[in-house]
Amino acid sequence: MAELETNLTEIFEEATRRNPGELEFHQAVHEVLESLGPVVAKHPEYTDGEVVRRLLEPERQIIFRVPWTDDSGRVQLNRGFRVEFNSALGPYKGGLRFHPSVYLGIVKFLGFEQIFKNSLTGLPIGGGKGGSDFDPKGKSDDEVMRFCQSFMTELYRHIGEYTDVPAGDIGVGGREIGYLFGQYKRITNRYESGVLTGKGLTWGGSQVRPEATGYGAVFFVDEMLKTSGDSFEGKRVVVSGSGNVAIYAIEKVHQLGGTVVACSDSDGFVVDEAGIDLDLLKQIKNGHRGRVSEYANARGASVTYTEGGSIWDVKCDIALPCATQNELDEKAAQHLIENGCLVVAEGANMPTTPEAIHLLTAAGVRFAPGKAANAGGVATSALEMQQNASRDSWSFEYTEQRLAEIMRSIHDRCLETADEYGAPGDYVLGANISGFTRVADSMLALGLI
Ligand code: NDP
Ligand code: 2IT
Repeated sequence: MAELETNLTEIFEEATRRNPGELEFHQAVHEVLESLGPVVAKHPEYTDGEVVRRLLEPERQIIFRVPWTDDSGRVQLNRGFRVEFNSALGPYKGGLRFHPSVYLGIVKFLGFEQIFKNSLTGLPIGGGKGGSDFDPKGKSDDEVMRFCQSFMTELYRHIGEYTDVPAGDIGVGGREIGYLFGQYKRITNRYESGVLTGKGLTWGGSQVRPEATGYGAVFFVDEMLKTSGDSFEGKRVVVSGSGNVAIYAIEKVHQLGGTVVACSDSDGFVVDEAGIDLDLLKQIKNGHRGRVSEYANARGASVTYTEGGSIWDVKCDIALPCATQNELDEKAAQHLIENGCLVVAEGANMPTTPEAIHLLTAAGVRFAPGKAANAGGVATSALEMQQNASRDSWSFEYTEQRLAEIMRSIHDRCLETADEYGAPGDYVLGANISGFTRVADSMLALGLI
């Protein structure tokens, strides 16, 4: 890991001591602190107000028991989390992740990232994240519903449209948000649409929210390409994952004239030189929650499926990691560089390891961090909250245009901040400093919170 300034080293060491074993949280904190040296040096008020130290401590952390019964009537038990990290800019906002790997360290890394991401959107949303070690894979709809109802039976007392507004993340999509919203409504006897985002279109959801993270990431890369007079036209793109973010990233790349030749799930990856057939992929993934191996079987001999292995071995101009944290390591980065990759942009949260980021940037590969590139999802969630607050609903075209504008402004703000701090083209530094200053200034303005 890169060196930190002395004062920030002390703060980092204190954070690792206070949060033992939370490796992903340590990683996310270190990555932000690496950028903050110059801004803290320029603004003594941040040090005087202990803003960084305060930022690293969540405002509130909730851990709860989630009992539910499976289809055979047996009692099952999971652990639920909601980390309400920072509310200087607005109600806590961030998704829920249901995956067996979820523990406090994952929820805190995601919640911490969310503070800066949400700040970058320019919209009035604080940072939070939650989830459970529940594994939706292989569960029936009824089991997922009973789990969600039990989860919300505790969570409801902690959330609200002015307090904390959850949404989806890995393992939580429209189906889960529906069961969660239904239980919230039933317990509170309130049709409080703004309490959750990612809702269905017939019950308070926003157009473009399902597409927003993937579309937004591609809009962001399009802006990066434009800075050198380039575009997606004719580009060969690799997208990891095949979930919500990946599917809509693929869709937008194809609309802009690029070709996505590979995608994956946790079992393996497919390479389809003709370009991923998105209708087929959607049918398999959204239809019956199938695997990408089925995609290869359905497409026949022209498509290869590799079990395990690394999708980053596939040659591409643009790489979009859209699956999970630390999926793109040093070795993968080396392969991307050798294959002439021009841009890596994070659709997922923290998919690139710190070593891989340093390798890529040192080799001149343009790199967009998730807190900037994948902010379109939460930004469109904030647009959903606006629509709910005004009991209005906007058209697809208008909402997509708002999303594109937000991504352009995040992109430009990252570059302007990088220029201001003498690091032109450094999107990591630009995103971290720009996201940080808005939160830090608000924390100082609000007194000791
Ligand atoms: P989904 O659950 O819809 O899809 C996740 C995809 O990633 C699946 O293809 C899944 O494969 C794969 N995946 C998950 N965990 C692993 C793992 N441990 N190893 C390998 N592959 C894995 O989630 P999303 O698309 O919503 O989220 C993807 C990423 O994007 C996450 O990092 C999330 O935090 C981030 N993100 C999501 C936003 C959103 O709006 N949904 C917004 C911003 C960021 P399999 O099916 O085999 O598990
Ligand atoms: O990581 C993320 O930004 C999300 N999962 C979306 C959060 C949201 O509140 O829409």
